[in-house]
Amino acid sequence: MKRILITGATSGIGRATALKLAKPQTQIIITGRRAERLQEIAAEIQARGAECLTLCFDVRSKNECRQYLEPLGRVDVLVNNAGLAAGLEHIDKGSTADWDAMIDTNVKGLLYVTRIISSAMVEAGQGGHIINIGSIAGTEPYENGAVYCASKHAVHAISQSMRADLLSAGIKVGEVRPGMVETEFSEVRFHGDKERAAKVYSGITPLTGEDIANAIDWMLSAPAHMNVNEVVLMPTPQAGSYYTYRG
Ligand code: NDP
Ligand code: 8X3
Repeated sequence: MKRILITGATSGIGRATALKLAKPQTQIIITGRRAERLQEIAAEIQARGAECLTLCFDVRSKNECRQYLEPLGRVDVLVNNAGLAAGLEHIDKGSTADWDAMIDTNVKGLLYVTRIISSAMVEAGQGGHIINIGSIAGTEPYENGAVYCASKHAVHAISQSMRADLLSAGIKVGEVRPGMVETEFSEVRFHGDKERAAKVYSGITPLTGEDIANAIDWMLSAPAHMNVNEVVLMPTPQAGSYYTYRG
């Protein structure tokens, strides 16, 4: 039984990845803060022939991470996906509550989860695979995005360092760094303003959660002797944070 843990699977990229990887002989462990969503997605996962375990907790809480993740022991695969952008403001106007949410989730939450899961992988001595969801914002800072970009720069740095740290344990580490993906991401960034969120994707065909899930599936299917260190994916009309052709 292959065991795959995906954080932030109640929506978007995490949900699509959970469904893509849900196959017989697999246990999909999904996390998020919305209990009802977790139950709905669990039913879809089970309908695909996989087992499902739901863990409803907040990755910002070190204690909750310990409470829910330590009993799992070793998993084969961890997809560190839970994350968010909150706000889009110049540095002099940004909300410190938004900054805390991004740093606590995207950086500290990812670290808390990784500390527990990587340690169980190393201890079991059977290797493993960890995929972190970064962003093009992890190498390309943009106006109004200082703290989100900083958090994804951190994910980029952590991914590279942990790849080196875990080499001797035979644990693969990869990073997926997408550009625009239409999920609940922009709605969350704009604190529920759906109209403003929709404008982000106007005039282009953005990536979908399924596009990212397909890339993750491919990374996981690489032969034992090969690791996909990094995948950068953008919609065809996007060439970077500042370059989007909207026709
Ligand atoms: P969504 O908002 O659709 O999904 C985010 C997921 O993260 C949800 O399942 C949410 O679950 C979970 N999450 C957020 N905060 C917490 C928390 N404190 N504890 C536990 N789970 C949490 O966005 P995406 O699918 O787009 O985002 C997934 C990842 O992809 C993020 O790391 C994001 O930065 C990254 N990304 C997104 C891009 C995009 O354009 N959409 C581009 C590049 C990277 P719940 O609310 O139930 O807790
Ligand atoms: C999400 C993509 O360009 O909004 O990481 O930062 S972007």
